[in-house]
Amino acid sequence: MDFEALKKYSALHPKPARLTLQYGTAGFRSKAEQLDHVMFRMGLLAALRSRATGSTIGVMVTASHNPEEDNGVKLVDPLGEMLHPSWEEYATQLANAEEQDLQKTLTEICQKAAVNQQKDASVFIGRDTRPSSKKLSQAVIDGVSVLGGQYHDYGLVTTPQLHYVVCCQNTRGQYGKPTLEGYYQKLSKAFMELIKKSPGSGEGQRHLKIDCANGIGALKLSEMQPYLPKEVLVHIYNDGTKEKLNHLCGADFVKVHQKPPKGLDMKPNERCCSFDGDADRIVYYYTDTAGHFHLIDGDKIATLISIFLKELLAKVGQTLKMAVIQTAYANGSSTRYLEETLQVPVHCVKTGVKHLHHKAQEFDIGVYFEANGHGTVLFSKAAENTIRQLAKDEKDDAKREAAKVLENLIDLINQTVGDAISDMLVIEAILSLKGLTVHQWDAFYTDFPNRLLKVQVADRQVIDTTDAERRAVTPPGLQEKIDALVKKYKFSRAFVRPSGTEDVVRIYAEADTQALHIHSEFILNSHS
Ligand code: 16G
Ligand code: ZN
Repeated sequence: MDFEALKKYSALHPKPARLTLQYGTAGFRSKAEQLDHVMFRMGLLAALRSRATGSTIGVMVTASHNPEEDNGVKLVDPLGEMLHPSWEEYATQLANAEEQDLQKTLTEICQKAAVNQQKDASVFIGRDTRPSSKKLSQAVIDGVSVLGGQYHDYGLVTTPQLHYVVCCQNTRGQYGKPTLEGYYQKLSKAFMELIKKSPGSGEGQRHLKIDCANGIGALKLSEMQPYLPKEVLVHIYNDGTKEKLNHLCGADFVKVHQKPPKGLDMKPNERCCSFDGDADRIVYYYTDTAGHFHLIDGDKIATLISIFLKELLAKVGQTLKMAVIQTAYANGSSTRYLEETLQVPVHCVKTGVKHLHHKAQEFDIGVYFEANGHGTVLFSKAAENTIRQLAKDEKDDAKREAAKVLENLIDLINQTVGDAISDMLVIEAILSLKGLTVHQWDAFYTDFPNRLLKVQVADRQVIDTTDAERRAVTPPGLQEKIDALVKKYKFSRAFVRPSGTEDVVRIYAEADTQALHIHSEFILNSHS
């Protein structure tokens, strides 16, 4: 390590005094002006992580659905997964080290993580459309370079695109080409193969209105459009040319407020969807003829995909083990439907993509979605091989055809992380193949009315939870009070958890009717 150069460059990215930040659920998030030193240091860390793993590491500069003034950064591990938890701790240490301790902290990390400093380092960098992102990604580049690492700057990309290219690079092309063109080609080819088989194929065009949250999704969807078949017409709204990123639009806004985004004119029964600011989440919705708004969230997306997969698995006659992974926020009605009607096992894990992803890896086919619209499907290597083999060699026509559909689905899904573009194409393909309208999809089950609130408290860490965040163990007495309230209502559920991304406590409650809705504020107020 060239400590003189490190000192010189670090001085160009000084850490504001007394500022401490934590590598949280989605990496570092803060006001953009507080993040320059964090970016530089994450460049350093990515180079070390690359040396430790002997692989390319990704660094994505984005704050997803948060306001335009915010920014953030997260590291992507070799197979496109989230950074390993032990390194999250190093990230926090490095970001918070005072200037004079930087060298010492780096040396310590190298020792603890057994980093061979002679090895090459390679880092892929991407960023969203925030005005601050370009400069911040330059700080990442400075960090990688000062440690002698190689980098490739992909510039403007969606978060899932960066995960994808990292995975392609480290699997030596097995997952695809590590370029955006490779991504568009792989997805569009699989999509076209799939919809060729739909009953209505050739009978006119499918229309979909997409609110791109004034973010990167708009740019990348337009780039992809020439690759998509003429039968599918995506209409891009909130493309970022007029309004601010995530302002009154995007998947998070629509999910939280349960109302349409600004800037998208909806006609009754038209299929619409929203991406979030970095295009890793998607929710669908429509208004009915009476003007009522209907949200189709991550739970219903997981359900649609699960139904489709289950039917295909029955057709190919394979007993592959499939499960759905949810979090505490999943609507109780979706869990009941999946378990009781569809007979698919459901597992609940802690909030945050890494927890869902990890659990989903335990199954032949793991479908995971957060209610907020972040999700994907994972196929084990063995399951994928079986399916590809059947698609090629199976003698029985019906079985072989079903295996081919599964094979195309595998290629269309971004298995590295939830991906709004990929999920949208999966959903459109399934709706088209099954001949379902948005209304029919929505009617699979009816969501229990629910409410999600956030409350600021003096110290959110006094709340500790267990059972995938569904029960509070501290402060004493809190859970008993929640239980006492919940007991009074049918199919009711409520929980509180400290947020992993904001200084707030989140409160969720649901019950079978709106009238019986629990006043969740009361639960917390009685404890504050
Ligand atoms: C982050 C997570 C998201 C989770 C949300 C919860 C990733 C990539 N993103 O955005 O999955 O739903 O945090 O935030 O893991 P909260 O802890 O503030 O409720
Ligand atoms: Zn996002």
